[in-house]
Amino acid sequence: MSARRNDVDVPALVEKASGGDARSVARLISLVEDASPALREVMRLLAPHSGRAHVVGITGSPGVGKSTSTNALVTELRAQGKRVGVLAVDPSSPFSGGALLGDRIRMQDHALDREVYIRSMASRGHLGGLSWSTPQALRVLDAAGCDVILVETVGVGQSEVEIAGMADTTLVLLAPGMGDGIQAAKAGILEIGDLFVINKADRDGADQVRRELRGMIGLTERPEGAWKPEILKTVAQTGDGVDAVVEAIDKHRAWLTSSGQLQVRRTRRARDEVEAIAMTALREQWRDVHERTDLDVLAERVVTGDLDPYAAADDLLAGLTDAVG
Ligand SMILES: Nc1nc2c(ncn2[C@@H]2O[C@H](COP(=O)(O)OP(=O)(O)OP(=O)(O)O)[C@@H](O)[C@H]2O)c(=O)[nH]1
Ligand SMILES: [Mg+2]
Repeated sequence: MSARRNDVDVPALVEKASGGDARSVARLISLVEDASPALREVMRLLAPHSGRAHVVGITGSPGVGKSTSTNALVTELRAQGKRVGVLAVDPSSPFSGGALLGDRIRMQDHALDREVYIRSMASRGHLGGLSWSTPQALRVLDAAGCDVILVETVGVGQSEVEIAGMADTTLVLLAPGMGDGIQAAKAGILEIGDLFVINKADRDGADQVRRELRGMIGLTERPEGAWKPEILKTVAQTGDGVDAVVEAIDKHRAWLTSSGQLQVRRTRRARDEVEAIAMTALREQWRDVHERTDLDVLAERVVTGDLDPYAAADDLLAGLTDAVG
């Protein structure tokens, strides 16, 4: 690991990545995925380059058409001359590849486009890993000059909702015939959706889904001046309606800026990110303390009455404070 760390010329890599060099962007995201010790320097150098890109989260049940929609959105955004980043995140899988392979293949339309950066990222089994690695990967794409970054998450569960929440604008995809209404309510997705896209509108039942969704959104209480989620229909396969989605994204972005919500959301995200990094560091220090302090010896002393449990805990924590201090 340390040999590899020494291999990386971080300033040169960051310089090239922020100039838009695709290979350097890919290298930096790999450093993020590997939780490389070089990340500290990478993030320090990237900091001044970040904050420009609009991050759009795309979530929805398996098979609803997230990848197809992402592909269609890239096409539309490219037609507008935008530089686009795509980050496919699989919170459930420790493997990059596998489930995401299909996504990569569907992205072939844009594989040779120099203005499109496509990456997938897996949790690699790190506990809470994606909660700090996703924003860091986003920062890399942002620094590379992406105007828009699409974050596609796989499946709808708590961690997917969390990752979708790292976006400025969150798109929730639904499709007819998937019992999505109930599912959406369960996964807490109604709260995070800024835009609801009913995909596969070429199939029967799209209007039924729209009605159900309207009802559910209408029931949600919203403070004065809050954004009212829009409902759109698409056929991602043909690109039908995707231009309207891009328009709605722009509209939402304008609202975020004028209402001050962009700042609010980004500050909240940064807070979560800092907390995730700090907690990861704490967990590591805790492990070190555990290795150094013999908890069994402390426990035995508690059993014999030589030590009370609070004093024993203080002993353990003293090691942690030393490490932090
Ligand atoms: N009829 C119809 N089929 C579509 C449409 N959009 C996508 N599909 C098909 O639906 C299937 C699933 O699409 P994906 O884009 O892979 O869906 P996904 O949400 O990314 O799926 P996972 O990544 O497995 O969660 C594919 O066979 C697509 O071709 C559409 O608008 N209409
Ligand atoms: Mg997919």
